[in-house]
Amino acid sequence: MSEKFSFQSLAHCSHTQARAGVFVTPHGVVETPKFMPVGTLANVKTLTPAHLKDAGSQMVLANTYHLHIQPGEDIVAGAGGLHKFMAWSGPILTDSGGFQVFSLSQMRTISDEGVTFRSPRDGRMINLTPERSIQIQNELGADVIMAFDECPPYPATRQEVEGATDRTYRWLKRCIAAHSRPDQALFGIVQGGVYPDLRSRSANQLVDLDLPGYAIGGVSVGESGDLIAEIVKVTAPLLPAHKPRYLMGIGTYREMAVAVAHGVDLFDCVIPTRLARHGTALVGGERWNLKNARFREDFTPLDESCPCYTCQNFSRAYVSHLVRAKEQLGHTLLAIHNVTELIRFTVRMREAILADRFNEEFAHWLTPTVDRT
Ligand code: PRF
Ligand code: ZN
Repeated sequence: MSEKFSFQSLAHCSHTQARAGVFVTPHGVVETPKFMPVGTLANVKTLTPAHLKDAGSQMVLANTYHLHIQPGEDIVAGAGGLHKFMAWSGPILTDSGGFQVFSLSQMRTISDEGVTFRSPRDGRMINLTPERSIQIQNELGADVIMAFDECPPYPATRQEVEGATDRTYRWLKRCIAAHSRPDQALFGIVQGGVYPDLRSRSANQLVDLDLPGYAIGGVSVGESGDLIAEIVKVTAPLLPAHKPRYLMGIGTYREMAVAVAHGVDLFDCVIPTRLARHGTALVGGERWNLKNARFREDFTPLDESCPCYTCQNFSRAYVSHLVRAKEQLGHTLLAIHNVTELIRFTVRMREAILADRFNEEFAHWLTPTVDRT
């Protein structure tokens, strides 16, 4: 790891693999475990950087696929890079575009060279290769950049998953060769689907390349929560203890708690902002639809114990009114609360680990009988 990056584990749970750590990047520190909000197009939908900071965000995501399509990495580089362009001075991570091409674009063709697809914006053909993805991410300028990978769907045959896993490894070596900025940390992504032997082959191959951090990809693509837990359980311990571990695309209470228990440090998910746009609040592990009649005359805050701007200033009745009237502010207030809530959940796990109370305090989320939210 270059001297601009470091990861230190401060405390370890005595019953599980959970750890509390500090990930240092050129734009600041990330105290782990930590949830990272997703800012696909260089903005976390409906929130300003000030909202994000108040919500406790330390690191935010952006997407290579979306920013390449619009406005283009040249514009972002012209602004002085993503931090300046979006006015977020803290750590940023960009995803490589691989996953987004597979999940969002039609008419794509995949070969060993890379992926070709039609731009949903203007219909032109776009070619993404490991080299192009890294070059774009170098221009965007995030602190952490992700390897260009192939995330197979679920279900998929073992043969399909094996092909994608081996290709992901070949692509990773090309990503490493193409990466040119020492102030950016390139994380590798473990694939392997639901096959433990492919997961372990992938993890071992990646670890040999001695990267500054590792992600577990290819999860939450349609499998059950129990299967996700199983994959994380077999994969996380194969990754080096002195490097950050990032579980991609996961942001539900139970899945984060289980993953933390297996030694995962970082999470991202569009859930808090997407739910907000649908008029849904995350409260105490439940999902509340603010259009529900019971909120119309409820003048209490969404969550009495929540320190967020929404809960400190507005009532359920007011948010319910805005959501019913389809006012943009309703979505913003819900996004502020939901992002704060998921970050607070990870901060509470961190504090519990530091006090060695994680196993007791989070037992509720670690047992498979609990309803999942
Ligand atoms: N790869 C990349 N990004 C991702 C994933 C992946 O496998 C996932 C899996 N759920 C989310 N985001 N590059
Ligand atoms: Zn709140």
